[in-house]
Amino acid sequence: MGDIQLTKSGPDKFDMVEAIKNEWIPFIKRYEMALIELESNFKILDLEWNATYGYSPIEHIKTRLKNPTSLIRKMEDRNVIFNQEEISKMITDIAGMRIVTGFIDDVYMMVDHIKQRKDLRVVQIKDYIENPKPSGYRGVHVIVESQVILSNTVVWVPAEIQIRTLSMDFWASLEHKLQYKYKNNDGQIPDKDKKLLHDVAESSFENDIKMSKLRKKLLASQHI
Ligand code: 0O2
Repeated sequence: MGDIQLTKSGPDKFDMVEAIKNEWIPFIKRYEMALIELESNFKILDLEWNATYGYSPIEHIKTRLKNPTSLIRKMEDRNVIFNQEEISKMITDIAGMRIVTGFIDDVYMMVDHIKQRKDLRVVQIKDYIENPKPSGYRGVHVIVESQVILSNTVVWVPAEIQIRTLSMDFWASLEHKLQYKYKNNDGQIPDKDKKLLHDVAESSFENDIKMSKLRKKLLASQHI
């Protein structure tokens, strides 16, 4: 299948989903390999930090491969043509890993760790804690290229690492579920409910701040 411009509906879309599922297996597999590598590397870190310091910033890790329908939707939104090279340049979250931490400081500690890893190249950092999305969403997204060692070559595969606290994750996970339910009903969440969701995001963040302050206070008192 060559480079084709996407149409909003019709058989093209179906053909593209089928092509991704069948002809594009080697292309998609690279992203799956990157996710295996990433998940395993960060689980090793979690073990190491717990064993060495009795503390790890990582609460849990989740990975997901973008499904063909969601990939095509993003291509449409961004006017990306149906071409593997274009897609790998323009859509950086086909492979996605989420690291959930306890405290806000832990998020930035993970970012610093990612920056100095030899098997990751940082492409972009989006700080939605400093600059939350209008919905209230918070987290830091690090767009990377992740090294994957194959039998005869080494490849660098784009991936998005989302890092957020338990509190940010609580909000984002439930908000995502509510948005999804509404999409099923072919509707938009009413403004007053969006405002409520935004308020919940803000109060979740206030709890993050309170817990961070408490941690700092308790750590400081230990050193006196
Ligand atoms: P899924 O199912 O999580 O993969 P841009 O804003 O255009 O610069 P882009 O590509 O939209 O960048 O990506 P961005 O902002 O780095 O991250 C988008 C992802 O962040 C989403 O992925 C969500 O995972 C998360 N996200 C962003 N905003 C919200 C929000 O308001 N609510 C929730 N629950 N999650 C959010 P996908 O692809 O939408 O979905």
